[in-house]
Amino acid sequence: MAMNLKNSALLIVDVQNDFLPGGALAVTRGDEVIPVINALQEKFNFIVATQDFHPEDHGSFAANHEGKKVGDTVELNGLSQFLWPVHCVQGSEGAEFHEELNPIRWTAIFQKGTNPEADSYSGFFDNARREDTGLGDFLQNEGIMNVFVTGLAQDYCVKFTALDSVSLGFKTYLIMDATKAVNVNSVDGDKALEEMKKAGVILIESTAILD
Ligand code: VGL
Ligand code: ZN
Repeated sequence: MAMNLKNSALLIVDVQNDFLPGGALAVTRGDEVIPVINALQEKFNFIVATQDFHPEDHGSFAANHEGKKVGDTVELNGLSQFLWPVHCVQGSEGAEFHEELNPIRWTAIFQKGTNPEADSYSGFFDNARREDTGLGDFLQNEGIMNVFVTGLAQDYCVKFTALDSVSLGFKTYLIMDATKAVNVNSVDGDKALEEMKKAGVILIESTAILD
């Protein structure tokens, strides 16, 4: 039985070239989420995307810390920061949404990670919760009560976006087959699912909406 999607938003997290096979921070088989997300888009009147959008001098890039390499950790503005390869640089091809992802009915795009001194995995707040992207107020003002989260990567931006969504009071669903983990450690994706479930995120498959 199809779900009632009144007051519901589909949230598409970071489906950008750099997170897809061939990209700078590729999620293995990340491209498999695209047809699922495109099918889901047909069912929602309200769709929002997030875009990881870093300046070249961003503090999450290993290349910007002398003597450090990808996978090392540094302190960035008082927080522990895992270091990534250069990715999703503003104006680069890698920061663009995948060309097969259909954007025609998107209501808004929220960009994050634009401050060189702060990383932002969540689409709602930076990692220290010092800055707000405006996404939470935007959804609230539109009368959205239910948020359905999809995209990349399940163990980073998707997880933190879903956790923040719950904390802001939205009934939050994770559509499991519309997301994939980067799995820096092989168990990260499964751990992320557990963490989300514990926090109150409802885990579903796309068939719950599409069938
Ligand atoms: C992401 C690592 C760094 C993500 C973004 O979109 O999951 N992961 N920046
Ligand atoms: Zn990033």
